[in-house]
Amino acid sequence: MIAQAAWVGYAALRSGGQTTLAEFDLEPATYAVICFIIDPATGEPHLMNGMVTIFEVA
Ligand SMILES: [Cu+2]
Repeated sequence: MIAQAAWVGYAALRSGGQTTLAEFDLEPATYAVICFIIDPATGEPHLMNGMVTIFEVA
């Protein structure tokens, strides 16, 4: 199995308490949604605290 990754898109940052909706036209595949926002308390991106999810598009 060969692992490949390709950038698909992003959702712009908003102020705390606001919501951003993003729409993508995805081909069938496995995708990951990853948050790279840095937590100022730890200096680590949110993904290090589990803000990441994997999903399939059939
Ligand atoms: Cu986050």
